[in-house]
Amino acid sequence: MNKQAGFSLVEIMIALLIGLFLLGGILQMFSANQQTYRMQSSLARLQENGRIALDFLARDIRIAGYWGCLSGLNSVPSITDIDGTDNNAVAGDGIDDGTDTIKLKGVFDLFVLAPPLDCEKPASTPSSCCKTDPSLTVNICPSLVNCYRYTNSTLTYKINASVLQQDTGEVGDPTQVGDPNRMYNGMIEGIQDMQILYGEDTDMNMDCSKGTSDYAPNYYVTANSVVKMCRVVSIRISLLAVTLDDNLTPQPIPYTYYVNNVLTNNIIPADRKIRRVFNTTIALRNHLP
Ligand SMILES: [Ca+2]
Ligand SMILES: [Ca+2]
Ligand SMILES: [Ca+2]
Repeated sequence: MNKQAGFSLVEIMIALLIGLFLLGGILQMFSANQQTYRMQSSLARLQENGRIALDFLARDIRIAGYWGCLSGLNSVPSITDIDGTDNNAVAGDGIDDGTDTIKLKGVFDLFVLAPPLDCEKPASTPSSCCKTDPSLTVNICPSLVNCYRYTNSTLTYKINASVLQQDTGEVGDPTQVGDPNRMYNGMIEGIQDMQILYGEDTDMNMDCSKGTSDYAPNYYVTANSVVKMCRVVSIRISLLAVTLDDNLTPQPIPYTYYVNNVLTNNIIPADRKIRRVFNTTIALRNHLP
């Protein structure tokens, strides 16, 4: 019978060394896989955020200027149903500097309580339920007769700390009236910048009647260069979405976006996040025939 001689020290050392190499290889593969996974899932989130943000904006911009049964009342056409600011430059106002904002008016949430028969009467005899106040904030009807109830008639979209926010400014909510620290609806994270251009049809008359209008914008300009907001027939939105996670790549990734409203190439960020630009053009249905 053979005696078991065991391993020599040198043999054990070699075996350990080979084992160590194998283990190192496996660990490296694992860490590379994990980094790839982080990057892919961050990118997926970024795509998702950019698309959902555009979707929210597009839906509300399309409906701006819609007043339901109130459209027949004389008080309505005087309301500026769309407005905005360009390249915010006020420190500490809850809006990221350099970003644009857009303010929309219309009926965004409509609760039908009963058929709006009275609303179809001339403006001289409005229903007690049909509020003629141009601010048209919240209208609680005293009774369920021929009433619509309107809420959220003003929405402002803005960027605060890279979060797309929707400010409804609702009357009746003490957290949202005259309080600079009031709460806003945080909608989507990871939106670093929003740039908005307004397509104005200058063939329309200055009182926004049709004139020789072809309902095609003659130019796209920033909010403060629009001559008459009611002549705006379409809106271009550009969002710069950014991943929530940092250190996704070995080097900072340059990107192309607007700086002071000028499309600028090769902007090098201070972080190692990934950025993507989302663009869309939205027709303002209620400014079109
Ligand atoms: Ca701008
Ligand atoms: Ca600011
Ligand atoms: Ca035109």
